Amino acid sequence: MKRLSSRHQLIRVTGLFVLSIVMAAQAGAEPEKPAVTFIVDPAEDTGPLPHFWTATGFTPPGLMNNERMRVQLAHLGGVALAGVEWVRAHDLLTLVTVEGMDTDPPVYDWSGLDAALDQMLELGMRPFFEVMGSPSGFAFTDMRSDEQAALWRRFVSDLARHLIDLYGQEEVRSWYFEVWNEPDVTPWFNHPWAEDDVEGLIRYYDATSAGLMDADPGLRFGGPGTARQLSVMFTGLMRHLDTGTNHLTGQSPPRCDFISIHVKGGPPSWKPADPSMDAILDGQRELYDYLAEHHPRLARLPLINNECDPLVGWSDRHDWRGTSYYPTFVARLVHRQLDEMVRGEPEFTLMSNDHAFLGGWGQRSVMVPFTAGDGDEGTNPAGVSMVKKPVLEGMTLLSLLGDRTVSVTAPGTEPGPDAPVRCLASLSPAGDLVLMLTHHDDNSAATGEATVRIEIAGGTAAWSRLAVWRIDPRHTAPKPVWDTAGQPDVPTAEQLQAMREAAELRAEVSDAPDGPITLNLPMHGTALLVLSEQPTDAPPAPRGLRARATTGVHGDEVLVQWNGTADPRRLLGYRVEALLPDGTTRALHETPVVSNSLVRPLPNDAVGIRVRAVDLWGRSGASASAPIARLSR
Ligand code: 8U8
Repeated sequence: MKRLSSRHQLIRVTGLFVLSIVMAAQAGAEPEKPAVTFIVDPAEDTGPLPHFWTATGFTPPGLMNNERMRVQLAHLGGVALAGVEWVRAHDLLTLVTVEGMDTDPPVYDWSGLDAALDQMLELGMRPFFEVMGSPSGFAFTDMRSDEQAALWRRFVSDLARHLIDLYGQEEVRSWYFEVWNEPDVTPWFNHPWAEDDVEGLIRYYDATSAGLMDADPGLRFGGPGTARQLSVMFTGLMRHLDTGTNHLTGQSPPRCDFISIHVKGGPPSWKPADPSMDAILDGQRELYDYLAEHHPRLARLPLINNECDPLVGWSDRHDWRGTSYYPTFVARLVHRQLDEMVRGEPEFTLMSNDHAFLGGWGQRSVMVPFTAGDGDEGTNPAGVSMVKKPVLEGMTLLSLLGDRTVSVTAPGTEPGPDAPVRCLASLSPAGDLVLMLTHHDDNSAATGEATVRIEIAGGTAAWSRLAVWRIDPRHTAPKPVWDTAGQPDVPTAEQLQAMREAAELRAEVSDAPDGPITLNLPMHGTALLVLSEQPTDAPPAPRGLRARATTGVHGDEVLVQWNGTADPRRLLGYRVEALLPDGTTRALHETPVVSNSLVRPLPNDAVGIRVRAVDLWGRSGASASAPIARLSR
């Protein structure tokens, strides 16, 4: 991994990249800033931009009954344009209870699982369904025994039939079903697990596959979601899937619709390692090359890295997880995955950040909980107030990218994939130009600021507005507010409100400039620029508005969710107000929100909630209103 001091960083920038050096206006007042020029040509289409990063995960699934998790998931589901669609939660099947698993017929209670799935779907998200966890802890002790494999097959087919009855065939066929999470490091059931028990894994895979296909051959199934690079579990299962025969069905080669892998940017640790983006990309490439060499048929299947986190160890604390470093890492990784994997040889279709755990600033979560009470994972009578972290807003920025990329050049130089500053240019379905700039170095201590100049070939006459959203040390930065307040365990109501306002993306809006666009981009920073055209009408009313009271640190709060109907690239954001008994309204927040969710203190006298969008031309759209229910715990 390359690790450069900020001084070396500057030398690398100037050496490789720079067209001109912008001198500080007052000599000696500021250090020299590197300047980077990008030329974007919207007329030169460079291919599709599938949104392949729209996934997250967490464990354990019982957390879905927890109030703070419900708030966090509502915000993930609330990322604009279904920016987080897939939720991969381990051990889902522990939510099922069963009597008589080995009698005929077993009696199931699916209600716990149904409630979890209902919640995901209601939020507009879908399960990336690991067929993992033992219902009622039934002792599957050896999948190599034909009787046990048959019992598991029957259970899985009953499960799949139940899901199809409940959610419909079309919906369930759109899901991903996967074997046990990380079978190379996690024992499955009470099976006498050993690191090299490839045969056990193969039997388990075959029984799961058979059960799913009994219910519906159209279901999508794959694996193995292994943790260790080229572990024998991975290579052994690949051999089976390429040339083996399903032990239960006789199907040869066995059914497999995708290959899932886990490649992260470094091991668990407190220190000294920063994440290594190269480690993720090199590790993925190594696994792909292995498949291409040994199992070319499997190399043509969709390849999914469904845990591509910067570092292993969700609960370890790293400062950068609460800052702009994390979203910038994710944004740059998306850019590199696009260049190096999505457009490369493998059919790389999905990557997931496993970042929907519940945790503090330094842990792998997308919100921070503040609680006045016991702080445990159960119900919390004292209440909890959640604040968005920059990485959540980073998912929103990514969701605003278009669906086609267009040409970007940096004249005089070919910026490498890990150049400090890069630009990804795209066109939205409505024809708006969406540019994503990242200023990144894996070294979390790197600092610096670049002057970025963007020239649009053909000019900007097609658009009327320029909006810029930024996540960097000074923008979309709630943690400094908490730091300045003395890092209180229990922030005051004012401190909470200030953190929440600071956490929001905030559009900087201007007329589309005639000439080049220039902006400063600090390390570590992501900026999204949208050149857009004014729609004929003001934004339509949002749909599906729901408002639910929750218990916050300082009394009731309200969690508001809606489905956006306007193109969020053309919005300042949404305004959310409480409806009061006398017919007046009270704003719940200051900064319009780009996402489709908000949590804020609930005024005592509120009788309902009203939400409307405001566009970049200052027009308020039609509003939607809803009464306030209570979020069940
Ligand atoms: C490499 C590795 C070794 C090991 O013994 O256990 C692991 C467990 C290893 C890698 C990942 C792992 O668990 C996954 O990673 C976790 C994490 O905290 O990074 C979680 O994100 C995942 O849910 C878990 O599947």
